[in-house]
Amino acid sequence: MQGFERPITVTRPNLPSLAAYAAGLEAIWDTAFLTNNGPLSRKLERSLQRLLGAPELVLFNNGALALTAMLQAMRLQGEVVTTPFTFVATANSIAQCGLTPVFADVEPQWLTLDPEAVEAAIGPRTSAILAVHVFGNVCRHAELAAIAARHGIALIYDAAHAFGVTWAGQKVATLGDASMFSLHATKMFHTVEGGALTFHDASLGPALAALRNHGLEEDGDVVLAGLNGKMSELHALMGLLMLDQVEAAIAQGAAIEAVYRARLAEVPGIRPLDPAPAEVRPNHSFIPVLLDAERFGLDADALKAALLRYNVHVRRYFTPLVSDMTAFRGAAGRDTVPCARAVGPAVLALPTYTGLALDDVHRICDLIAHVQRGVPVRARSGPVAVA
Ligand code: T4K
Repeated sequence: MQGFERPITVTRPNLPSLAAYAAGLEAIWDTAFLTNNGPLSRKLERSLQRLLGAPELVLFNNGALALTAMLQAMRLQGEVVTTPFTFVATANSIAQCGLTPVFADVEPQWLTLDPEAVEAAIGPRTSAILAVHVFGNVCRHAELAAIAARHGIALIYDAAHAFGVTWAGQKVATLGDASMFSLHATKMFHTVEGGALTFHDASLGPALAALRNHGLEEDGDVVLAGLNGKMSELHALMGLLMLDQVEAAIAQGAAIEAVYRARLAEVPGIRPLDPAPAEVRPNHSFIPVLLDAERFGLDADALKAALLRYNVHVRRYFTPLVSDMTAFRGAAGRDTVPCARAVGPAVLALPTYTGLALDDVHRICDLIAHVQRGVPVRARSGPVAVA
């Protein structure tokens, strides 16, 4: 079978028209106001607050620093229970604050934290749960909120993947004490690099504003050692021009997902994660699939390599588990995450982005089926493991 002439990457940023961005740059040139909480970043902050339905919102120059600043502003101590199945930035933010991550297992259906495992991981030193709406799958919020309330600890969401998602009629930014949204170029809404914190407790606002500006308070004092988390005007301009693309991006993501679901149902040993439950409006920004290596005939690495030969670049989000990375190997919970350990290696993220034509999605599925058919039958025998 013919491969693609140009690379089909796992994602590809949406962009505004170059003319619109150039016009915005001209306005920036006129004022020469480039950064330090300028008018465009303030405008974007207000727009995002409305769009995300956030009680409070503070913008940062990336999601990782935003999350770190939130943990700092909340003055957490001791241990934070989190998931091993995530991008490493989640655990990095905990470690950067001098806190200790404790890994709890995920549940197989959504790959989000299993509330029972969270409960078991909580000890006398636990000050927060940091849960991830991984791939935009909303965590079991009611259970996690009840656990956090019972133990008197904070519930923070890494919502890096969940821009535009709603749960039980509520926008996801309203869940828990605080949420972080990554606005990185690879996300469905982006500012090239960027991050947004949403939260309920308005008294955190001044601390967060100080933290993103080196910790400097209005009187020039520094109470919490800060960082440089300011969003530039050039980045804010990108965000302002991307706001009206969100709904179209979600709609195209849904159309792409529908093709993958229909077509992969014909291929043995590979299936997308279950569709979101009825109470969730997903953003369709990832296509995670579970691979049953025995039935498909290849494991995730081998399928990734096979597709690469056709210029299709899939990713093993998120392998290895964070708890197996050298920096986190000493953390508690590494040996009590059996579901993450069993399912994680079977997950592949397939290409999806607004500019991906449905015909190309069909062709990717054709290629997956072609690769599967090409595996010698002998290699396919054995028990069904995951899919
Ligand atoms: N928490 C979670 C759960 C996260 O997933 C992330 C970030 C964070 C926290 C931290 O948020 P940020 O601090 O990043 O705001 C990417 C992103 O860099 C990262 O933002 C994202 N998660 C993670 C899941 O994915 P890589 O190493 O996979 O990116 P990269 O460069 O390989 O890009 C993926 C594909 O996208 C490439 O094959 C090509 C395409 N691409 C990428 C870029 C950057 C483009 O076409 N154009 C581009 O400009 O980490």
